[in-house]
Amino acid sequence: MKPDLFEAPDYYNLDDLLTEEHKLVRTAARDWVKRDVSPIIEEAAQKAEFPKEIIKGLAEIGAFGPYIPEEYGGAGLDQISYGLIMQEIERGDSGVRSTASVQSSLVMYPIYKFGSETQRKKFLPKLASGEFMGCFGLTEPDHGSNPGGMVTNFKDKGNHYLLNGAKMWISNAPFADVAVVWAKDESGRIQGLLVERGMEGFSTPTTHNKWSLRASATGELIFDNVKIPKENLLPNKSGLGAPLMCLDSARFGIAWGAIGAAMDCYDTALRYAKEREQFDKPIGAFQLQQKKLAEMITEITKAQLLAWRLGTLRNEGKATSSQISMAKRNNVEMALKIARESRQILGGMGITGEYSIMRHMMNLESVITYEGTHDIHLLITGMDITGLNAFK
Ligand code: TGC
Ligand code: FAD
Repeated sequence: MKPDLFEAPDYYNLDDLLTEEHKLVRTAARDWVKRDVSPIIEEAAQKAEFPKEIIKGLAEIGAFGPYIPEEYGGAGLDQISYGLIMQEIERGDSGVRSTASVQSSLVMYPIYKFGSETQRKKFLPKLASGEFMGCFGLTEPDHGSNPGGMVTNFKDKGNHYLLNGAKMWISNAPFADVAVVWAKDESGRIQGLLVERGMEGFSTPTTHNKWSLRASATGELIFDNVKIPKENLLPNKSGLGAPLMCLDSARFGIAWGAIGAAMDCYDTALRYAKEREQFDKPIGAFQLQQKKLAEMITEITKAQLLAWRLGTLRNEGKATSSQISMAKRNNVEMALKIARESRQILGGMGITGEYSIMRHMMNLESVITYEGTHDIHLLITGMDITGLNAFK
């Protein structure tokens, strides 16, 4: 793969809106991605292997629980810092950002928000340091966009719960030490359970043959009469609203992360267009290529503004789920379109692993589907503005 020469575009001087802390956090993440991710990520993706050696670095840049308080091992940062870290990591690879998103928003967040003090102390510091890795089981084979229909369930057996069912498409599952699993109790109410590796009847088979997020490990969670100690139930919230709150946090991170993938594609295409000559001129001198590049920087700038404003709203505790849906949907589609246009600017070279663009493009096909599909987020906006539910 080519050396990582990435330079981040900032067409509207958005750095002026960031604090010194934001910039420091971003620089640390950016430098780490250049040093430790870019040199190894293409090979990991080609081999379809999660590069476990980066776990320590992810923890060191604060990517595991950026906004979880320091007393639990988190970085104690604000939401914009969280977004910037996700942006920089996804600039390297969406699969690596997935690992960080899941660990932070889908595992540490529910334990912090809905867990007991004992659960927080037992799991959060180890998750923050990367000693423990986690995963989040909501999706089932027959219930993806409609998680409320889940059939995974547990029964109260007196001194423990008995868990049965299956989850699929679970990021980090193959190596996770702990799974935050959403299942129905005997009254049909959705609850969160902490399922630990080694519990009898619990297995995590790997999902193979993905053409997308190849550097992220995906798997199933199978529960065959798993005995769950009662202290592993998340006590402080039940109902579908609990996992949806986690998704709000992860979708916010994706809205930022997708900008990173888009910036990387744009930066690569811009450099290539200035260097590659055809008909005795750099291809960047042709109007058709300039149109592509000009539209890309316009869309990136709009996405950056959306993410920044959403970050300020989240810092104030005012961002609605629908606002988060709009940003996730817009920014991921923006990144996918930019990946496709950038790929064309590189001609045949664009399909090779010499450049990151094709990998970003394939990754973004998952990003536009997980954490709520493109259609689902549109319906969330539709319901918000009309008051009418078009899901059911
Ligand atoms: P609905 O009836 O609308 O809501 C059920 C209950 O939840 C409440 N609620 C929320 N609470 C907190 N935060 C939110 N964002 C909430 N949204 C809704 C709601 O008030 C209600 O509460 P109550 O007390 O009345 O019961 O639910 P619905 O069944 O109609 O579904 C709505 C819908 C379709 C929007 C939702 O289910 C949805 O978002 N579906 C998409 C599923 C999804 O995003 N799955 C993601 C799986 S995880 C993943 O993909 C990880 S990828 C990780 C990576 O690698 O990065
Ligand atoms: P379906 O829900 O079957 O949807 C199929 C199509 O129908 C989509 O186009 C959808 O938009 C459309 N559709 C569905 N309902 C409606 C409707 N009401 N109106 C109009 N159109 C509709 N899940 C987890 O729980 N944890 C994870 O860690 C996780 N990681 C993932 C990693 C990867 C690589 C992938 C691909 C998925 C992951 N997921 C995870 C699952 C992901 O969240 C689901 O794939 C996603 O929510 C969509 O569910 P589905 O694939 O079952 O599609």
